[in-house]
Amino acid sequence: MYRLYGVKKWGSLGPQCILEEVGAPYEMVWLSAEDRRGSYRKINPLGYVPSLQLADGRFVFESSAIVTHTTDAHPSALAPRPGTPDHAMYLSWLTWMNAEIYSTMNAAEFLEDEGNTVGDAASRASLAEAVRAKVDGLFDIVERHLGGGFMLGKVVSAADIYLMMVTLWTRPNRRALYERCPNIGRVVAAVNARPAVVKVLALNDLA
Ligand SMILES: N[C@@H](CCC(=O)N[C@@H](CS)C(=O)NCC(=O)O)C(=O)O
Repeated sequence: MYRLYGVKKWGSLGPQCILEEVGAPYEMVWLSAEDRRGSYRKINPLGYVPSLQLADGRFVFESSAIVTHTTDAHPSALAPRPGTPDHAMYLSWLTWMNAEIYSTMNAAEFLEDEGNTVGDAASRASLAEAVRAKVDGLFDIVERHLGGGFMLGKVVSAADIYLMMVTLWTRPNRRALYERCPNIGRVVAAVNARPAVVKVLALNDLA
């Protein structure tokens, strides 16, 4: 039995979809802001979600590592077999979406955080705008990569589910991104029609 630590609509959403997709037994632990400031720091030093507790009690952190571990441990059509060239492509794109898109969005959110008092408000706002422009450029790269297919080519994979997750946090909203990048919109629509994803979106209060 796994235990997934998360917050609704946050970075636990993708890993939760994958756990549901592969039929792995798991318990969801929804964290409050207080939990994340307190004892949860022993599990994840920055208080970030997600974290996945394994059967032996240890914790996997980083959403892309959780997704990869889950699909490696529970083989399905959602991911290539570990050690193959296709799996190398899978690792590349998952890592890239985490390191580039997710982290850059986090940087923008840090600058936009009302509690941030570093520098002056106008400088933070213009920096945030520049960082958001970088995020748009990263999604443009994904849009061109997809063409008429999916992240790994012709078939849907866990990388497409991860892509759906990171689109949730775009500005001004995800629908504007899907209009600007129709290939991304098409992939997200295909992902969101999968029964396991429908279930997880509902559990995360997303229709
Ligand atoms: N690189 C980490 C990033 C995780 C992350 O940034 N999570 C956000 C939520 S989406 C978080 O927990 N932020 C803490 C906060 O805002 O207090 C991963 O991929 O797991």
